[in-house]
Amino acid sequence: MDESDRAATEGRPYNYALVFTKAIVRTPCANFASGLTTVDLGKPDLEVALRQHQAYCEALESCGLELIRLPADEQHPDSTFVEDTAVLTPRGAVLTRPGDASRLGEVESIAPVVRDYFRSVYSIEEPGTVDAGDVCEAGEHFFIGISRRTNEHGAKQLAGLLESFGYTASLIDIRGLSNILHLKSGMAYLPGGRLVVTGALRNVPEFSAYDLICLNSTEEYAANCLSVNGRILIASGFPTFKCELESLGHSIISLDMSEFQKMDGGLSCLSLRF
Ligand code: CIR
Repeated sequence: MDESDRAATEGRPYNYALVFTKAIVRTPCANFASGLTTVDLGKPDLEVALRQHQAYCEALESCGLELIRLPADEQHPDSTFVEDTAVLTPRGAVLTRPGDASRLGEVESIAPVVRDYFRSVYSIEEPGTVDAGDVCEAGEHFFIGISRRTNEHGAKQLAGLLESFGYTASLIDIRGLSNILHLKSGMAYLPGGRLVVTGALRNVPEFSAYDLICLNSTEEYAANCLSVNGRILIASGFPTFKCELESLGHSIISLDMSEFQKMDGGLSCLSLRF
């Protein structure tokens, strides 16, 4: 990585919040409903998904982000979930190698966009696989899930790259948890050193130094929330969690995510923020 990238960001408190100026997003494609899913919530309605995506984009813009909007990619039904294709940090970018073969081609189309904005761009190499939905940035530290999509090879390669950028990383094995696809399906980092977690992740030893908000069992989908420039985007329909965040003084933007939830996606999946 470029030393000036590191110098610009070193020495911050471990639990700082990144300030984002841009986000990459991609419109859901016409065959969005043919994507991968493990949940049984019915087929998504494309028109509704497009409206929800637009509302999501407007929410990011209201947080001060300039959007880099990519056109729908009909070859890749899951391509609206851009987050999985790259890990973007202020000190460098890593293009991933998604764990499901149907998504590998998404990286080729995101790569030139990432290269336009980052001087240092690395890649996860075979036999490693990483879906960046398994990667949770927590200030200077990264949690990397080993899941059905991210294998040990990929997680270790990514940890090594992040360490070469000057960050720390720990690996969290979630293969035993049947109800989450990615690590961030079950957790999120909030500025100030707090983690939002589902019940299954509350006793993870690596999380013991953090203040935890543990979701009740009826609100677990809300774990995938997104902190952006002082606001927190949450999925609508989870009142207990919303109240808890508000009581902590957070400013909330609630977004209807129903059609993305049907495809195993959440708020973080729909953008690459940097
Ligand atoms: C998939 O199964 O790959 C997509 N249907 C959902 C990906 C969600 N991405 C994410 O959590 N980062």
